[in-house]
Amino acid sequence: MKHVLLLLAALSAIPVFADKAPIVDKLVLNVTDAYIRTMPPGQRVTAGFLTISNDGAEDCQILSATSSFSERIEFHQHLYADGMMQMRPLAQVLVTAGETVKFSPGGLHLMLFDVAKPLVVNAIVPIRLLTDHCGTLLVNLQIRNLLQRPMMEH
Ligand SMILES: [Cu+2]
Repeated sequence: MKHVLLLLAALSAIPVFADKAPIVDKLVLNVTDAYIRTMPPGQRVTAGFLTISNDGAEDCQILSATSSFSERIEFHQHLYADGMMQMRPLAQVLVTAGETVKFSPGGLHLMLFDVAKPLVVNAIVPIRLLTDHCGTLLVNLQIRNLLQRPMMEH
């Protein structure tokens, strides 16, 4: 009888271990150089940038981004099409296993809409990145001065 109880205890421990797995997965994605720009006067839209690397063995999809600083955050990609630079929204961003994806001016970027709070240089804007099976990342973006780079780069 004692053996049976031990076996049951061992079996019941398995789901608990499985529940903890996603927490471990969070460490798979690493974010560096995360920042957003201050906005020109009268505007409530700005862009965010970061570098994200996948140190795991499986691909990760970033499904969405949320923040208390912005009503809506989209993933945008700059494309050169029909002789013009255009922006295209992406439904999600793939970070392939072992690869690094850069959100940078003139390329992939986070687009923050309806930014309500004043953006103070050097302050921190926390953003949550939700992924398919690589956990939720809390990323702290540092606010940098818009004027440090030409506005054309967006
Ligand atoms: Cu954009």
